[in-house]
Amino acid sequence: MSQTNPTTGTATITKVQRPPLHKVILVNDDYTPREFVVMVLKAEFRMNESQASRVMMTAHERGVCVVAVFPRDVAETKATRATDMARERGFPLLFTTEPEE
Ligand code: TYC
Repeated sequence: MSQTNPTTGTATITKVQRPPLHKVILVNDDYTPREFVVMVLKAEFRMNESQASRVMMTAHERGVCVVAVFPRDVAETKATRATDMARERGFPLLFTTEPEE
């Protein structure tokens, strides 16, 4: 965006700053049932069955998987809600967040 001050003739350039994005990361563990992980991904991250299964299997095989990226407050809220869902059922499932490079 560019505007010129009519008095001084000075051009001002306004840059729109987007909020930095944060990744939500799914962490593997040995105890949470696969179907439960898929259910949480569908419920909190609006994934369909095949998307959720793919993300779950990637974390299962590699240790972690990026679920999605959001503005920081959204990422933290979703990670907390998803982790709390597992705690309520007694599972150690963990979602973390980290800033996107
Ligand atoms: N590893 C778990 C099992 O074999 C399933 C699982 C997958 C758990 C992904 C957490 O982030 C996870 N039951």
